[in-house]
Amino acid sequence: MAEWNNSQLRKYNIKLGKIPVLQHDDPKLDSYLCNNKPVLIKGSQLISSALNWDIDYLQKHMSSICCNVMISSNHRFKYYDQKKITPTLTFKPLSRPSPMTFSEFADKMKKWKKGDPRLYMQQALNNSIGHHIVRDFVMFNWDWVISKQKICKWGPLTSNLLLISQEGNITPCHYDEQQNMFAVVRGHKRFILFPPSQFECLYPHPVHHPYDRQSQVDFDNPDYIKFPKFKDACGYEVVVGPKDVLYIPIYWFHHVESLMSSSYTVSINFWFKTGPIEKIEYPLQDYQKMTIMRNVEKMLGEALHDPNEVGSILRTIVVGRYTSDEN
Ligand code: QVN
Ligand code: ZN
Repeated sequence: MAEWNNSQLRKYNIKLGKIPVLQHDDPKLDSYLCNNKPVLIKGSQLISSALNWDIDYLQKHMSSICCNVMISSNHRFKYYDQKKITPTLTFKPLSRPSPMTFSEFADKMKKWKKGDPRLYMQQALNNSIGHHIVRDFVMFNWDWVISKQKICKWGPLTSNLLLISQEGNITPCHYDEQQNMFAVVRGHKRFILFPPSQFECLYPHPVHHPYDRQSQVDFDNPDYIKFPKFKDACGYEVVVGPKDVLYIPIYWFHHVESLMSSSYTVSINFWFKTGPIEKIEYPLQDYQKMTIMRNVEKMLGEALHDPNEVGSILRTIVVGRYTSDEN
């Protein structure tokens, strides 16, 4: 089965619109990219030299490479920052890193049966990955993606992650601090995106928490008592298939699911830093306000020498002073 249908999409109680789809040479594309608006791009040939990257091919050419494999007891792979785990925190991640060679990973994928812990491989593409893979990598359509980087005045490319995910795996809703060109090689991934202006509806964990940048809301089972504004969340969805590239703007929340069009998906992301600010114009854009909010949280944690005091000092500043709708 190389196609997907609507019945494979998980059902959520969220209002959803559609992400626009444009050809790579559509004159309107640059205005989407430069204005931080998500768009699905067809025909760019960005990763056409990697379209033969299935598990057998990769096993042949990177068998001894040590890979980052996450193992999860359920279908959700919620990323966490190891450096933010402190002894005082009671933190029990549901997925754990389990480094192994690509060969070991490929064997586990082939032997996997329903009920086994699920697997998700995330490996940076660099020059240690074997010359066949490097040869395909240098043949990516760098001209196209670099021209977009220039036009949008993005900063340097920081990494390409090779992602191999089992069907039904989910990356829960989170945002990143980089611009992302996300390319699918095999299978289909469904994305739900939310603009940074929906911060209040999505309740990301505090900056000092290991789950920084991740929504606290479990989309499968939302706690509307704790997170009432999640009812107002309104996302945009798209299914990304082989050869497609999805532009995920910086600070846009995204939820990702691997569909059942094949037993696993292969994708490659392109993360870019934002460029230097040339001239600040007011009112600030939503993503610039996100940076300010993050910095205020970080600054208070540092000044107080205790991230646990950040919430109470923010409440003292706000409650009864900035909480009335009349002033
Ligand atoms: C998750 C670093 C995505 C794609 C997403 C997960 C990638 C793995 C992105 C998916 C990952 C968290 C931190 C890496 O979110 O930004 O490319 O399932 O495709
Ligand atoms: Zn992401």
